[in-house]
Amino acid sequence: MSVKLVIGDFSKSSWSLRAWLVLVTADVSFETLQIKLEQSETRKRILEYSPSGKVPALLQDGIVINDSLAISEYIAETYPAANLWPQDSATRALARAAAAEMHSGFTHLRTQMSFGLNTGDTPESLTTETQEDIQRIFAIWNQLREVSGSKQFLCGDFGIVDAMFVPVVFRFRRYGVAVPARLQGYVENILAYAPVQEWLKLATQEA
Ligand SMILES: N[C@@H](CCC(=O)N[C@@H](CS)C(=O)NCC(=O)O)C(=O)O
Repeated sequence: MSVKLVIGDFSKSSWSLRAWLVLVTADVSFETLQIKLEQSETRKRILEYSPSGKVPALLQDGIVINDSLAISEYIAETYPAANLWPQDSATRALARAAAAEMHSGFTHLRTQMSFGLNTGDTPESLTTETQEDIQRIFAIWNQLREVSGSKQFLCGDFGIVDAMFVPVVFRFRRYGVAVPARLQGYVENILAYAPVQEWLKLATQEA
């Protein structure tokens, strides 16, 4: 069974990062196919693999799964031993809601605090809407850690919900967002997680 993950630049593609983290966490054996974003040929090249014109896309046995969340769900189903969602159904429902909220929302944060790992631009000052997004993210993290009782990641071991928020942790670090004391351990655990370190290394090499 050959598995390929089509991704964008390590330094630019936060959605690729999420899917890549899920595959690496589940110990999937896969090849990475990288397409540089923001080039004249980018759209044409992505469309050779992904009909949505977006990365990431997972190619396996003749099927294409585009979208980071759909890829994550597929990997969770295919590799149940990886425990990518919490075991407890109520905690799992909350983790899914948080992942979905990240996947479909926080547009102010995503627009004002761009992901670019190798660029130095910083916003003048955060808008009220971006600050509200940040507070909402802190509330989600606190709630999940309280409900799950986890001192490690949001719901115990690193899972899909954590992968969804890794780019946010990078943004907080890059833009100097003060993280409440009770969540600092979470941010440190994310930044110390070996696959996260590996992605950061690849992004630095890309520069
Ligand atoms: N909802 C999609 C969003 C994917 C997305 O927006 N990907 C960006 C890169 S991070 C992309 O492919 N952009 C195409 C381009 O820049 O031409 C997902 O979760 O995978």
